[in-house]
Amino acid sequence: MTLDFEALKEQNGNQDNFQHPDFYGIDDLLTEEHKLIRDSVRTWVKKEISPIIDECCQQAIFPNHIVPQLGEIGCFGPQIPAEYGGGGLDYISYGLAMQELERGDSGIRSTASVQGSLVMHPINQFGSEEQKREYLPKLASGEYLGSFGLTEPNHGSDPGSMETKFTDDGDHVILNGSKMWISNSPFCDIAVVWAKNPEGKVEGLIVERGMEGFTTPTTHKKWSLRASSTGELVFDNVRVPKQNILPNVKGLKGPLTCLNSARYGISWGAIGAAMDCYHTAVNYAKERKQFGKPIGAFQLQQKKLSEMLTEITKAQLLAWRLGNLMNQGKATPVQISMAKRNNVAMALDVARESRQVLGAMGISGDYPIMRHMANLESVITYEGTHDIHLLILGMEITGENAFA
Ligand code: TGC
Ligand code: FAD
Repeated sequence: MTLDFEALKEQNGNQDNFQHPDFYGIDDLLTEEHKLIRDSVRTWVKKEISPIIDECCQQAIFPNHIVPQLGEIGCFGPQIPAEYGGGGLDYISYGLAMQELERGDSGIRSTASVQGSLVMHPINQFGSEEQKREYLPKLASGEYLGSFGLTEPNHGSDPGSMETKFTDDGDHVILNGSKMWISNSPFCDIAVVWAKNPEGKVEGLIVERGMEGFTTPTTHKKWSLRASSTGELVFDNVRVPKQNILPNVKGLKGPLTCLNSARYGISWGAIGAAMDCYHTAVNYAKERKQFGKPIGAFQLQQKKLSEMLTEITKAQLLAWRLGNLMNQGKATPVQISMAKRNNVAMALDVARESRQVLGAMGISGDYPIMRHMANLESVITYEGTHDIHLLILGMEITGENAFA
């Protein structure tokens, strides 16, 4: 099934009048460059995503024509050095770009998060000079789309128990196993895959579409992230050249380091989804009349809106401070866990409350709320579940490991 994207843009264009809430003047903490990046991504989302996104989700279609556009507007690897095609920007810029993309839809942010943080970041951080020059510019421009394979059918929260492994075969390795729930997989040109070497140590390999024995079946029947394409990565005796192994990392810290960057991006992205729900609920509460007055005049609705704005503002401050710590190289993985966990749960609460403000209209695709809510059910699970991030915090506080 395909969609006529141009017709949808013609039909639904110019309807998105989103403005972000800024109750504590956080804009004053941003540079002119930050605001420029945020505004340019927002303009792109209003023109290219808002008019088509409901239909993409209704039909479960990934709008893959936007991949080169995301490259053009600098959303693939804004934090990757410019010499390899990245944006060479700071972490606040990266966060703001993710916020704006997820304001459009979590699935669109997901596409960019995976590409920038989970595919470009490991190649940049752990790859050889040849790997960086070969892959990063193509990923930055959107010529290539990447995926990241960590989760397996039997191992999600506990990736250290992964079964995917490779054996030695001269100047190649032979890769066997499978990864599940992989964003971008059905469309990916390359996959950064984490697998155990013959000594049982985790290593990263760049697997390319077209390698014999490598397939990427699509995952169907999702009720969440329906505009993002999710699938498996299946390896049946795939011969991968040794030059495709990331040479500069061994062990689980490799993939977990990539997750730090992606989880940080999600802590901003979730604010975007929450702001879109809040903006929609405020407008609706001012316009919708019951019992002869706008529903926004009733205290119960004011309570909902006031609490939403308070929680969004707290999340904005958390993300902004974390971004500065990231820029200084001081952010810890536990601080990132706190922000990812808090901000996604906040966004899900805001989506649920906003949905109620709209009554029956809250479930309609004419408004973005139900779509954001369903998307956020994935966001609260991927990149470490809400529980796992709590246990990471609990271990930091008590020194006791409650995982196992
Ligand atoms: P543990 O023994 O604690 O750690 C193993 C090694 O890793 C190091 N480490 C980290 N390094 C960098 N950053 C972090 N955040 C790190 N966390 C741990 C650790 O120091 C150790 O290093 P070393 O040198 O001593 O070997 O590992 P564990 O097996 O006990 O598990 C820890 C746990 C549960 C926290 C971790 O495995 C975890 O985070 N689980 C959640 C799994 C997860 O987040 N999966 C995400 C898959 S990707 C995805 O969801 C993409 S969605 C993308 C999208 O569409 O947007
Ligand atoms: P499980 O680990 O089986 O957990 C099930 C439940 O048990 C959860 O509530 C969890 O919190 C709880 N639990 C687990 N361990 C403990 C414990 N020790 N103590 C208390 N409670 C515990 N993965 C990738 O590698 N790449 C991707 O691109 C990717 N994209 C995704 C896209 C989507 C749409 C989704 C939904 C997932 C994606 N994932 C991806 C997978 C995601 O990272 C995993 O779903 C997630 O890590 C959780 O693993 P699981 O689903 O196997 O749940």
